[in-house]
Amino acid sequence: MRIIWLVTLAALSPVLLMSEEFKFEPNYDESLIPDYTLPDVLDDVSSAEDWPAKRTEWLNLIGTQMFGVLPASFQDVTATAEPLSADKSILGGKGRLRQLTVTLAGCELNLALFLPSSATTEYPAPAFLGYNFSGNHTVFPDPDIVLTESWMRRKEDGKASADDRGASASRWSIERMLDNGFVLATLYYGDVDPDKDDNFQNGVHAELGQPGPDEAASIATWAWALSRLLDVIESDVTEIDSDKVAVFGHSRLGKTSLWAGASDERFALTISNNSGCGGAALSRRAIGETVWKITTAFPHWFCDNFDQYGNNEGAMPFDNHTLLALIAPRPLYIASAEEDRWADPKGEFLSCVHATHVYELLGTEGMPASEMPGLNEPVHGRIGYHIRTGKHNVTDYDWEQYIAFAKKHFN
Ligand code: GTR
Repeated sequence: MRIIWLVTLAALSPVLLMSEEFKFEPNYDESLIPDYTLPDVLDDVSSAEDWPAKRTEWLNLIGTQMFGVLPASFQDVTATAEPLSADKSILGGKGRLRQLTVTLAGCELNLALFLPSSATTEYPAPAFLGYNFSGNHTVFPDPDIVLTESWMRRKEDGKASADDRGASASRWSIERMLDNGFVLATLYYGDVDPDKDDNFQNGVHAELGQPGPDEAASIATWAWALSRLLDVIESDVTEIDSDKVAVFGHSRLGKTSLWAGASDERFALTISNNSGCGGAALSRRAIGETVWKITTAFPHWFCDNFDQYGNNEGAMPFDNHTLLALIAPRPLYIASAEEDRWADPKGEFLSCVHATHVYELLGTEGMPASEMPGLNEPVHGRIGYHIRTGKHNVTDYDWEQYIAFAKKHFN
């Protein structure tokens, strides 16, 4: 009898699991948040001198337990760049567009640079470096922007289409960047690693191999490639001041920018827009998207070790405030959107509050707010934060803040 029961249960378990997924109902009720205690980001550290050792510990924990650490195959891989097109004047001479082909681990990445006319080798400009979701041609409506040949998500045939030129322009505020003397360096993230659960057969993994359970999954791979692009900027783009490169990302790419900023201290400033679960939001709150939900829906983003914390966030030896603290004392901006409840705006804000302890230990101010600011009332300390009206998106309002924040810290 017992055996029959066990066999039936085993046969039904995939169905039960599926129905669990089917039934997932996000919690948005603050009163239903489980009791939790956050790991103390400072732990036993009482002086700034002791922070670097603690920082290394957190970096390893978050690496081995969430994003995955870089396997040996990644270690000595370098990127090389070739011009893809001659500089072209854009926006009535406000700037110029340059395209580079960057070769990395057998992949060709198209890097688009939008340079303000003021940027020269003698007077190099600060820059924002960030991935786009749908190809460089969607960022700016110029007919000469090369269409990526990489697999394109949300396209039935998987191909980039010229019909989409400029389709995401509203997310980039390029003219505002150029007017303020900033460069935008952007590329399609799928050029590095296609965003699908393909068992790591494509993108750079085709050459570098599949990750083990504690090794770099897609987010860590995208973050690593941002560092290789910074190498290229340092060596090949003399019009960019490589000491003033802000790494930027939205949503899953905002999780990526956080890990890039945490792992590579050459990034002078980090911006994470609406990054939510696995990004700025505290995992233990389990509001909106949860660890179980994200590791089930996007298994390739995180290393396999992260799965054990699904519906078990209390067992995480860190929480996402420790991820933010890795960026200290460098400037960090976290942004939320009112209607983006899936990303838990309050959890994103609270991470900044808790990361502030490290900024203060290191003699900087952290975030100058301990209560959630009102809508569209940004606070710009060493940590910047705002919650704007509207949905999960990147808007001109967001860029207005990022540019002001970067100007404040880069001057
Ligand atoms: C959602 C995912 C979020 C966020 C978002 C995005 O489906 O649940 O974690 O990353 O995608 O990247 O747009």
